[in-house]
Amino acid sequence: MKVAIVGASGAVGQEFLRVLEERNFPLTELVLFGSKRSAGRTFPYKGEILTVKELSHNDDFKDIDIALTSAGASISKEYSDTITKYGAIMIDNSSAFRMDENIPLVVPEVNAKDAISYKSRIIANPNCTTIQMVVALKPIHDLSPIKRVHIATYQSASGAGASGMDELQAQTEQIAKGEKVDVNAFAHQLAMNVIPHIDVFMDNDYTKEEMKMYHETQKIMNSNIQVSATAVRVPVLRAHSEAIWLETESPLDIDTINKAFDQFNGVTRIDNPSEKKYPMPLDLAGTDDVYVGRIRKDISNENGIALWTVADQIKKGAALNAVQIAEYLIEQDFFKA
Ligand code: 2RA
Repeated sequence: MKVAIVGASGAVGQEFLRVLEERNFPLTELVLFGSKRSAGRTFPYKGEILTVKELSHNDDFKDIDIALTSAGASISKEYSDTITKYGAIMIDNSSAFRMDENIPLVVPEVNAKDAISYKSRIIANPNCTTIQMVVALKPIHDLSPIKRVHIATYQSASGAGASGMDELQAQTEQIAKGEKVDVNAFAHQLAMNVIPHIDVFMDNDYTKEEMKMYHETQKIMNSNIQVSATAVRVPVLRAHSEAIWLETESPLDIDTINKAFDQFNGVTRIDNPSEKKYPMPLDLAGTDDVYVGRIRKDISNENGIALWTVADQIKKGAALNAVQIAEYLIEQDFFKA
């Protein structure tokens, strides 16, 4: 199994390397690709030193079985044919193909079985906030279909990649030293602040980030589920948090929901508020699961449930989800087809 990483020097590209090694992914060779600027950089993998090759339109992907791509939507669109023309499966973390009706948008725990088919050599990885949300919604949706979701996200600086995390750390130090605060990666100072603005505003006054949760969730859940989101950047380095209010077709009791969470692969419940135990990003950066807590009946709606989730944006929100899709393809003997 020959695997390629496209965008190897980026935050998600680096996480691909860590996750592949951590999970002992069954690859025989790993090839790294990047921009002209990152070509020549070297990264360790399982005791070897791998060198980034410049991505170009040539036969480099001839023997590749799986390409994990996270280099931005324009690169994914430009290189998808070059990557897949010899048969490689492209698991793409960009937004390029997510809403293409011919391309599956996959969170393995939620819809791999129904969504993945032999028709497409491209599989799209959802936006990090969508992945985290649908993993938490799925166990409840299986008990009683979810009609409506309201969600407020608390998105860490890692969503803007390494530069976002570096800027938050720099701003925190600048404030501590009483120095002028540099503002580049975000619209405003992030340290000691929250910014209700991620990506561009659309005509309906929602941001593109918020509308991703609306559209992607309907495609993944294969339902007309209504989602209204407010996406907020918060001064946290890694791991996104989400406050979710949902309405199901019929009322559900909390014990039944907790049992469903506890039996669902990919969800871990941390929910003992009297002991001050609930998911927090500081505790959960670098972990695999979607963590749920503050689970309670919504006092404003007899069919409503309120809950809180935390997941690592770069891991489960991007790199791990893509690698889990690759693992699913191998389990399903996809490459023997
Ligand atoms: C963010 N979801 O958090 C976007 C991209 N990862 O900035």
